Amino acid sequence: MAEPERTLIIVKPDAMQRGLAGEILTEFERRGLRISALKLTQVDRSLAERHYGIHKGKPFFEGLVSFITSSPVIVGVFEGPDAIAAVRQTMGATNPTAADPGSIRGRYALDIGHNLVHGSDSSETAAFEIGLFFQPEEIRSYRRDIDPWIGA
Ligand code: D4T
Repeated sequence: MAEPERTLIIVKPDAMQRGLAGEILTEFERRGLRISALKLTQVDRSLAERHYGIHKGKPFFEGLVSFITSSPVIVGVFEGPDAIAAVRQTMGATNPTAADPGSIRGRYALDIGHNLVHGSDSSETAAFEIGLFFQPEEIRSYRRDIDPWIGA
């Protein structure tokens, strides 16, 4: 059985402005992942710089920070077997024109700078990013009756 994991997702400003938030959350939920935390928030510059610290100095960094701070976003923690890989597969490749056509980015996006959604890329990153956006008491541990039917 796959390891239970938690991962951070962000419904980015372009998805919020395009009215795709429900669609994106539904994709992860229908995949079988369980919502452990969810909130609407506005990312400020300091949080954006911490979240995207790995990209500091890259040519797209400034654009990335101004983009992620440009509109409220929805941040969430999803939990389930191999949740990190499952979310990234459901999102599709970073560059939407290279993304699987069945993925969120493959269906709804065209531009790498407007790729709708973020998901943590490793267990270390997930732990770091969850800590950036959520206090421990905001994250709920619970079971659903359907969990055994999705291997959770
Ligand atoms: P995020 O972090 O937003 O989920 O994206 P990925 O994990 O899929 O991709 P990433 O960290 O490599 O890139 C972060 C963010 O920067 C944008 N970006 C990236 C960009 O505008 N131009 C680029 O050349 C790259 C590599 C898109 C996602």
